[in-house]
Amino acid sequence: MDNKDKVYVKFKDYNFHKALFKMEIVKNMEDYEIRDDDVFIVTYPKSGTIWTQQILSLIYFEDHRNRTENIPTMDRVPSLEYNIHNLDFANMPSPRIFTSHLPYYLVPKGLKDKKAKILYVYRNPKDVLISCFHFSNLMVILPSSNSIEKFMQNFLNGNMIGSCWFDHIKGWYEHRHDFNIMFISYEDMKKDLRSSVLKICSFLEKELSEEDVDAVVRQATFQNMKSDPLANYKYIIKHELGTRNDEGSFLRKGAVGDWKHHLTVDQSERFDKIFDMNMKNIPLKFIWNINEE
Ligand code: PPS
Repeated sequence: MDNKDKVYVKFKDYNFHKALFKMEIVKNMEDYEIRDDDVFIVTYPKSGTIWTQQILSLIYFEDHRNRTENIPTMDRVPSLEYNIHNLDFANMPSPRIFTSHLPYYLVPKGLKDKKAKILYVYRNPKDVLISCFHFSNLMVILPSSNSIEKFMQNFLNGNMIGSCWFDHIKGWYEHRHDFNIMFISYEDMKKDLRSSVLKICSFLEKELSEEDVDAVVRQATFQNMKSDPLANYKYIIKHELGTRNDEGSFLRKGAVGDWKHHLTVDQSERFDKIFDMNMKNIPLKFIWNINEE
């Protein structure tokens, strides 16, 4: 990325979005007061964040599940570091549910009490790369690019908002014993959403009736989220953040293995080499294609 295109600002070696970054929030982040029943969704961008926001919001808020209250998911499950709607986090009723893209070393220290729960959602990084590429071309506040090759170089070198994918997942995985954390993959959620919802409920110690689980699963499918303006952030991305065209949407394809339609064999092999080198000591399971088991 050329300097003129740089849309991020580096703070403690992590790239924040320049336009959304607020120093007063981030510089005090480590001392931010955590409640025992807080829940955090942690992701590298484009790994299933709004999907998991929707799932947790449906699990925790009956009004959401039963569609009796129309609150955008982002306001029920706000971003910790990018408080776009200036919500009063300190006075939010418990349990508070946040989402965050932060690396392990920048999150509030109180999370190390291991009471508040963290759900870390990860996705195979080739699909993350392609999702980032399309999103970057859609959003006015991100740099557009017509070169997957250049975009891939920036992704692999961590010249991105969110910094390096490898550092993010490795950092969280290697420090997992410091936190009350569960790892779940986008691809497992895609393969069996109901089982994934039950697994998440079990980690969160939330018991839902069969009917309620059905309601969560139904409203968290790709098609239902895509057509629900509160779940797909339609207003926020178009009118608050700004898009380059009217067709694009936050929920683009929601597929496993879309990278195959974009990366050449050579690009994919180069990616694999760097992945293997970086991830050799990380036993998390990665699914690259939908038919894989
Ligand atoms: S962000 O900007 O970091 O918050 O983006 P994030 O929400 O992490 O990732 C966006 C991708 O998640 C896909 N998505 C889903 N996939 C399957 N099912 C459901 N319900 C769903 N909801 C969101 C979304 O389509 C983006 O992936 P791509 O590959 O671009 O379609």
